[in-house]
Amino acid sequence: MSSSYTFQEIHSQAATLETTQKLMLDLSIKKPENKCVHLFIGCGTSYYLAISASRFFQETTGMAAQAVPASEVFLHPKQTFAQDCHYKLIAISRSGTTSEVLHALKSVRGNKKIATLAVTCHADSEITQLSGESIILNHVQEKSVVMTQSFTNMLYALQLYSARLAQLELHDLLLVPQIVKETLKDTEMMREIAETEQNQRFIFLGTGSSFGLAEEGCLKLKEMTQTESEAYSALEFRHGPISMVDEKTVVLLLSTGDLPRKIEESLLLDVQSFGGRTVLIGNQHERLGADLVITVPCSSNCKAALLCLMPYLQMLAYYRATALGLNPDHPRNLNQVVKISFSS
Ligand code: F1P
Repeated sequence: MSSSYTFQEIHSQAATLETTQKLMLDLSIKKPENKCVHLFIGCGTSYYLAISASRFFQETTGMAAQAVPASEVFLHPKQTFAQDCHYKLIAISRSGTTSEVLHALKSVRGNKKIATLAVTCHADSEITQLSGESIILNHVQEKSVVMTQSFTNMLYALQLYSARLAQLELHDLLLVPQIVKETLKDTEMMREIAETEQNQRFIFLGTGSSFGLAEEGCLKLKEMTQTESEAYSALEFRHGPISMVDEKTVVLLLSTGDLPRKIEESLLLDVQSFGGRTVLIGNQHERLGADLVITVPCSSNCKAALLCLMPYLQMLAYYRATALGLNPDHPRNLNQVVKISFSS
């Protein structure tokens, strides 16, 4: 068992997800008074979480949802908010103290058309004081600079929030902690990909909600290992970026069953024909010609599978960091919280 915080935080996430589930089932959830757009904001990992959560929210509730980086709220308010709409601003931040998120909340304070909800892992942080409502996951306390279980827990909380707001049957979502526990039993296949010397460039592809996960997988690898990596909406990859593929490239396709199998297969075959290695991760049970297939242990129509593939991507970055002799807990050039002063 590794003594790294990152390793321990990845491996204890099934237990914290269980606590998040209890907390979200007990939370009283109010329907918005007015028809409103739900605007999810955050920075870094929390922004990628916002992308995934907003897509899930809109699909689940039928209400309009979008995601933008927190800074867009105050840098481009007219581009962000339409004049004739009401909004619910859902501000996501592990620390609850990231400058842009706080500045965004301050910039909408007093605006009667914009309600606010904070999602954070720190009860006493400023984000909760600046927001009308809060979802607080105080049981998720990470020591590592990089966010791992805070990502899955805050995303899970927002998935449960969406499903409860829509008064949906929660069955699949309730399985998440158990499925994550199963995935964490075997992540060795990621070690081989991480440690193979030839693999120097990593591309993460996703669509819909899983695009946020692709972005987050890519960020984990960048933060922990400074490896050249990129994320794309799966079919966008064919419109130019595919020309980067060579024998040093690994393409990881996150599959949630939304892309027709034939299209997934032809994308994987194209990558292989240019010399790249392909990894298919998701709730699919077909090989589709991929060099490696990782199937999340749940049924193929289980929406929960989306979140449950995250531990594989987190472990890919962890294994690569340790193989390169880097400390995954302390990436270079990075702190747990980014603070910028906006006062002149
Ligand atoms: C957001 C964030 C992290 C990043 C680093 C700096 O933090 O950008 O995603 O890994 O730790 O901060 P937060 O607003 O969620 O606390």
